[in-house]
Amino acid sequence: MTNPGPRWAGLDLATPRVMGILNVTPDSFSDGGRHGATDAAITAGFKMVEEGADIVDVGGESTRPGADPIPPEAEQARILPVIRELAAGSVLVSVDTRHAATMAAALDAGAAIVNDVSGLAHDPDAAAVVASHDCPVVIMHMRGTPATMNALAEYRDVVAEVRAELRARLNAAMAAGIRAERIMVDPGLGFAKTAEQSVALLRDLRAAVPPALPILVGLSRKRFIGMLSAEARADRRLGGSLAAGLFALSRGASVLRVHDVRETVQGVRVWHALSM
Ligand code: PMM
Repeated sequence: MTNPGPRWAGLDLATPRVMGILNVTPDSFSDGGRHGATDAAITAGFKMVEEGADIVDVGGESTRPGADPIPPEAEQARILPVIRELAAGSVLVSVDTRHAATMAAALDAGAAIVNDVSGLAHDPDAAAVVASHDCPVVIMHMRGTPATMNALAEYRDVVAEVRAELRARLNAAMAAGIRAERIMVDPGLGFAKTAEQSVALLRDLRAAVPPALPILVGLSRKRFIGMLSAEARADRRLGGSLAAGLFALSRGASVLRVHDVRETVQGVRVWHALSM
């Protein structure tokens, strides 16, 4: 079989991994709040694991461009019951949040991984929470907040600037005591990026992030997929998302964050088998 690769969150990254998106929000990017109710969200999370997801990413705050922030208490009320049930069922759970209090509560509830779209920049206490729990963390690049990020998509060299800004976030994380081997990086496609900039980052994925760290990519159903495929409806972008996801793997990604777990897992397995 294959040589074992680097490990992250207990996963052997010699095999590409799939993270299923479980947005427990009434207004998420593209699932229209289907998982709004706790029970439905729990059922959906277990279904993703049956379909082959390695990680279930649970989030309660929409990061849709222009979205209003919600208080951490409301975020926790949405996600903690879901995280508790999934973790009790041995699901590897990540918590998608920018709030330190929510990170701490989610880790106590059984989440294993922190996924912060702000790269631990939004909440001054976030890095300390991750460091004290010594948990795996996804550090994503963005600028501003979901409310302001679209106006901040100005770069002279998007690849070099995203890499440099991610490097600064990594340095801050490590200064706070987070160990390098806990960190996965993410170029943050669609966050303070135009569709064209997201495409440029994906084409040059390894150069878009600091070297020697595993890479997660979230591109499922995003706007640049719509642009490249001329498909206005986010819920009809599976084919384009899968094509772009496999391309991301070929450019060095280790984990894909996706809505459509079953189809993506099948595609990834075939891609991986053919690539060996
Ligand atoms: N995208 C969204 C939310 N969280 N987390 C990471 N690490 N990377 C992403 O690209 C990312 C994320 C927004 O997409 P959604 O609302 O469809 O989940």
